[in-house]
Amino acid sequence: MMMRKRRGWEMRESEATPEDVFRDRRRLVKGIAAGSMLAAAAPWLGGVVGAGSARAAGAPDPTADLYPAKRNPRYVLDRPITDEEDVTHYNNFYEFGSQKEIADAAQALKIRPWSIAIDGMVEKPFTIEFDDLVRKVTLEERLYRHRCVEAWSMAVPWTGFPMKALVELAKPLGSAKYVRMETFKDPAEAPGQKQFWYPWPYIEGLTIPEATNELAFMVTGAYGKPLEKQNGAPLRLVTPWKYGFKSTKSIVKFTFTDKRPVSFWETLQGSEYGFWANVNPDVPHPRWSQATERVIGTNERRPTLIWNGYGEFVAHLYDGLKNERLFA
Ligand SMILES: Nc1nc2c(c(=O)[nH]1)N[C@H]1C(S)=C(S)[C@@H](COP(=O)(O)O)O[C@H]1N2
Ligand SMILES: [Mo]
Repeated sequence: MMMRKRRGWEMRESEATPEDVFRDRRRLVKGIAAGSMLAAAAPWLGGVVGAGSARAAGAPDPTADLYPAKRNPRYVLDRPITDEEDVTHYNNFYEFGSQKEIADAAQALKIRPWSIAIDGMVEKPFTIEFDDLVRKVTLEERLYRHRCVEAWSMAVPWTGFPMKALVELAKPLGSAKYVRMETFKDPAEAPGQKQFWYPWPYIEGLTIPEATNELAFMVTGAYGKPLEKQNGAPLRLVTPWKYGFKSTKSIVKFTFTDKRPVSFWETLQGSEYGFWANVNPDVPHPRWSQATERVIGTNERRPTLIWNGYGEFVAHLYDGLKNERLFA
């Protein structure tokens, strides 16, 4: 029987690669690369050394003029913003591998053209190009905490627009209760999708009240620029009161439905990852505590906050759901 290999989420935090080891390894790899390039380059080619990011090598982003967007001051942090280098190089994006260092592999993702389908229980299903969608809404910057179910966290300046605006464009029928999100599927670009034991494509879902809550954010950028591929370009969800796995990356379809969507992780490991996935320090993961989190960049241990600190915005959504398994 096929053995499952390297299932990152199934590791205890203590078994996961510690951030300092990760950083040192990355620094080392970079140093080697720069050193060998310098050694190999003829002096008259010196200008090509360190030619810049993968994006600099590609076509200019057609939405670049929309950045940086104005910051919405309503969402405040209780900790410093995480370094951009960490947010763009310590990722979960299983389509490109189950380890954290998928940034280079993710550059294979073609993000133009990018069509997004809106279907299911809506007045009229339609498809919209990402570049058209992004100009129908108003982009803003928000500082949000991000808490992964693996017990690490970051603080990120995302750019995007309220998911409520997308729901309004979709015009769901009154009978729709949920929105199901689907990531692209293309094993030729995303080698992780050749791992047949995962239930591709990546699926997640929200109730309509969750999707239209002011915090639910459709993200198109970060750090004042269009989103990097490894962070889920061109369009991903961010729901900061939920564990990070809810934040579906590189979305190609929104389906409105009256059936609760079954997510990628729920299909794979339903005993450990449920629908609601709300952050709660008092409900441990079956294999580790959720009481504290490791802050990426500093390695500081902080107590985890109920609803990841966003209770004033979202706690009311769950009144009367006492019998539900609200937490992952
Ligand atoms: N399509 C897709 N979306 C995904 C994931 C994934 O593997 N595939 N991982 C999730 C998890 S577990 C987390 S913590 C966040 C990580 O987002 P980041 O890499 O931008 O920090 O993306 C979420 N969205
Ligand atoms: Mo996560």
